[in-house]
Amino acid sequence: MHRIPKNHPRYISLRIRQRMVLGLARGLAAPEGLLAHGRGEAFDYLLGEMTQPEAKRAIRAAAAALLLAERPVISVNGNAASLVPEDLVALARAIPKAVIEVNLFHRTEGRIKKIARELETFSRGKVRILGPGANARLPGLGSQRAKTFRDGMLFADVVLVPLEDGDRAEALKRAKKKVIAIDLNPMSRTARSSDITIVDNIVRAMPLLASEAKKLQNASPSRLKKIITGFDNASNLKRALRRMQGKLPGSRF
Ligand code: PTJ
Repeated sequence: MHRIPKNHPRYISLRIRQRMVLGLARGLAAPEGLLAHGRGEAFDYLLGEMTQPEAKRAIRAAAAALLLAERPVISVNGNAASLVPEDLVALARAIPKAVIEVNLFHRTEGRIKKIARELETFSRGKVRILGPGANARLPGLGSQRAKTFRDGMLFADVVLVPLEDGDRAEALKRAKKKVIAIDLNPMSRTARSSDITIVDNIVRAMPLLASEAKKLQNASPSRLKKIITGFDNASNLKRALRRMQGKLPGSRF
């Protein structure tokens, strides 16, 4: 892999890109994943490539919702597996009832197996990982994303969908689940239809979410509920969007 000089002004962003390229080479990511990542980069640029207060608030609410859930599921696609496999497992370990489900838009059984194997290298049997062998369908979805598990997303009450396409987020909402999204685009259907949207790069958000979950692990249910009820997704999204607009030349914000 091409060496990027440490003093390059875009060092971090270029290193993250390399993780995606490597993910593609290793058969974890879909080629389309690179394009999706590029779209994310543009929004991240407007965020100042930093976790902003709106994201921190959403991360706290997300950790509380996952800890309160009866059947929480962490959905993993090719981009998430390429960028943050270890943090996904760390998050699942911090949420005692959590299950990881590999769920792909550009689904191939080969990629499902590779992603599950990649996650297993970090989990070493400590986390339940649903990979191949889907045995259910999520209603109202035409895409391959509908393929799921009865003890995974089908009967989940809270689902974390990092880096999502809007169709599934909407289908999950119709199925009355609480949806938590990580999406750099505050205007996406995913961002707008989710209950808790973390507008941040998954690379920064996922480790923060795992450590917040660890911190709140022993919090009482009433404290967790209070954190969730104190969070307003629509106004948080508005603030995130205004922050991005403020970066544009000639902005009134
Ligand atoms: O692995 P698969 O087959 O499930 O496919 C995964 C992709 C990502 C290709 C698929 O879900 C897809 O096409 O997604 P979309 O519809 O392009 O949406 C991706 C969203 O994630 C966009 O709103 C991007 O702005 C956002 N995004 C991209 N990179 C990041 C991101 N959000 C957070 N962190 C990122 N690093």
